[in-house]
Amino acid sequence: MKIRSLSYLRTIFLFLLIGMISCQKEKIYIIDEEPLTPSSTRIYYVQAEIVEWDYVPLGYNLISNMPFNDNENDYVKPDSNRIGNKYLKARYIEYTDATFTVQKPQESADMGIIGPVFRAEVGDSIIVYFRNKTNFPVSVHPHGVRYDSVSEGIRGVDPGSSFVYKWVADENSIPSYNDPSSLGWVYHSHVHENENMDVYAGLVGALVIYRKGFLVNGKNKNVNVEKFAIIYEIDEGASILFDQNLAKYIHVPVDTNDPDFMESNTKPSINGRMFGNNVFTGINKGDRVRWHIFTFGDLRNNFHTAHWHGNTVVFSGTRTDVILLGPANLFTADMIASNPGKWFFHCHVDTHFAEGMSSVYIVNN
Ligand SMILES: [Cu+2]
Repeated sequence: MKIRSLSYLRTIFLFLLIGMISCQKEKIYIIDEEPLTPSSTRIYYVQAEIVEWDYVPLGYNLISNMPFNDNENDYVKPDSNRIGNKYLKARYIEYTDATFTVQKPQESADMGIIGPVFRAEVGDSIIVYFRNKTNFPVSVHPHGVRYDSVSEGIRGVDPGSSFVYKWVADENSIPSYNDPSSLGWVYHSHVHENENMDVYAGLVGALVIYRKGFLVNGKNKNVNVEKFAIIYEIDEGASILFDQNLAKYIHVPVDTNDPDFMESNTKPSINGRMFGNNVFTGINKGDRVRWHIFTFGDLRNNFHTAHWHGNTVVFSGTRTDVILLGPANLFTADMIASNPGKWFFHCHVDTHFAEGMSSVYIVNN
């Protein structure tokens, strides 16, 4: 009897111990040290618009410093049966107010195709006044913030119509213990997303959630520069604007199933630019640079290894100079730009690099 009570006690003690350990473990994932009361409302005015986009505005290969060669021209040279370098694309454009008359300039030219950055501290509300000026239904679906089904952004806003999205950066948005003081997320149109038609058309953007007290004058108080890079192979053949592109740029009958024609409409790009035509600027020697990098798209062509020359980064507590990306991942990595120079930033997948998935970042001395 005595022995049995002892073994009962031991069992109860064991359960208690396991319970205590699992409670402690749970604590690791519940981060509650930051105030959760909404403190600010961050308001953005965004319109989806159709624009003519140039994948190579510089007109030459900045990586080789040469004119485009024959292989490169397969992707960027217009011809009677090739669309070439310019396509109609849909973009998120920021305006100063709900009249949508005065555009806000992009925060830097190197943002390329990326829509305006929505920034908020934990506890803030985000309101996006959105108008659709394209000719197909689109939406704004955010990652990383709290919303109800009305503001989830999976229902299309009809052409010519408006919608107000209301999101909150709540306790589930807080950068975790292993995260830096601000964390990047993506947003995108989610109406035709099963076939990637929206994101290939160009309706992609980034949002950043900052720990309380870290968003000062529109940027992270602990970093000098924030940079954003979307590294994705855009299949223009799968864009919702493809038929409109054919009508605008192709004036002879083409076989749209011809493998060479289909290949010419794939664009391995960084921020919507190819062959080094996106140049990241505004970085000085010694700057703390926070890179937010992401991709979108399909299984076959959109796993990338983003690689910086010249400087390394710290990502997820590890030092590296290559980060593997999958569709809709957004990874935040920190660089101390100690090595000045003009450096490549490119995808290390060989075919992607050869076909244009490269850019340049400059660290001023
Ligand atoms: Cu790649």
